[in-house]
Amino acid sequence: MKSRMMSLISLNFNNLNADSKLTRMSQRRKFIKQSLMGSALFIPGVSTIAEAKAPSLFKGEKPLILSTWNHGLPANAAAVEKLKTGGSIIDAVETGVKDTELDLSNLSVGLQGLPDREGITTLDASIMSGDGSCGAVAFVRQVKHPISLARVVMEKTPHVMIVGEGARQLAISEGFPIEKEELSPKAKEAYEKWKITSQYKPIINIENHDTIGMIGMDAKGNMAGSCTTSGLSYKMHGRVGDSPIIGAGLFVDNEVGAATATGLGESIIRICGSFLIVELMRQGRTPQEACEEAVKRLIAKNSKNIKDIQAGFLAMNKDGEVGAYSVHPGFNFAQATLQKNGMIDSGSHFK
Ligand code: SD4
Repeated sequence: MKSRMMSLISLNFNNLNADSKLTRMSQRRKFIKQSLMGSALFIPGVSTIAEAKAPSLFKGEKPLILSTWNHGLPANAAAVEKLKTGGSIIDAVETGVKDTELDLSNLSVGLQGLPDREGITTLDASIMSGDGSCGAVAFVRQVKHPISLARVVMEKTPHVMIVGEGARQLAISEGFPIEKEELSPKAKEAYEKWKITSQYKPIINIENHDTIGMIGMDAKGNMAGSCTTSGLSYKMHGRVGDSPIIGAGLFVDNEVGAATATGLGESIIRICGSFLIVELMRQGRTPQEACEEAVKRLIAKNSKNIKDIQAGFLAMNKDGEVGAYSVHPGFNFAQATLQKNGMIDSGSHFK
């Protein structure tokens, strides 16, 4: 049985309409992820993790792949398969999240994701290797696999981030197929409903999925990570979240470990969340302690509306220890080795 998760996002942009009269804006964001409904966990009995204890189904095993949310299970399986067939860890984290980018049931990753308030789906993605190489694309349209385009930026350009029309042009020049700009039936239906009020209120239900962040380590301890999303639904045109920002949505350092993030991008960018976690691990914190400290920091820097902000972090260190923590309950992640793949619920600051 496939795991299902309900996420609730509520954002209230007062005095705005679908025509994007962007004059006065006040925002209220509610992004509360709720726990799995009828989850089928690989290992029964593994549930909420107590704070400061490394949540791990299998300790210290390498290779190790971790992914946010329950779409992480098939993504992990694809990544592991890549490793088994001789792929590198960067191949694995790219291949893994490509699976999610194609998942038609996922309304927050890939071209089937919910659009911005103009009705246009724009995508953000980043990829990073443990040696410091990295690439990202943001605000890109009509490209089915932004993660592969991010890898092109990393490997074939002297740059780290290419955005918007420039990213689309890069995709064309690299032979990526350019997709028709058309909302998926589910996204169209949701957008039409949203347009009735053109507000981020009432709460918008998004079934099943969210951004995928994946971090992995091969048998030799080389690490890599990837992160891909269509970002917040009904965002302002041009809005970019944390996912394509190296250090915010993703950071990897072979000497220390790796971290990725999910949730309200603005709150994560404010604390350079993923970089912060890797640096805390460098100073000796466990991945779990580092994730908890990052959540505390995020809460401190976003205290005014923290009740309405969900964010979650996922980390591993070079010894294969794992950490995960979120602001509110409901964050979970998938953990895989060559033989096993299972879901774990993260602990959270608010209970
Ligand atoms: C963003 N962090 O664009 C992404 C959204 C997300 O789970 O993670 N959703 O802000």
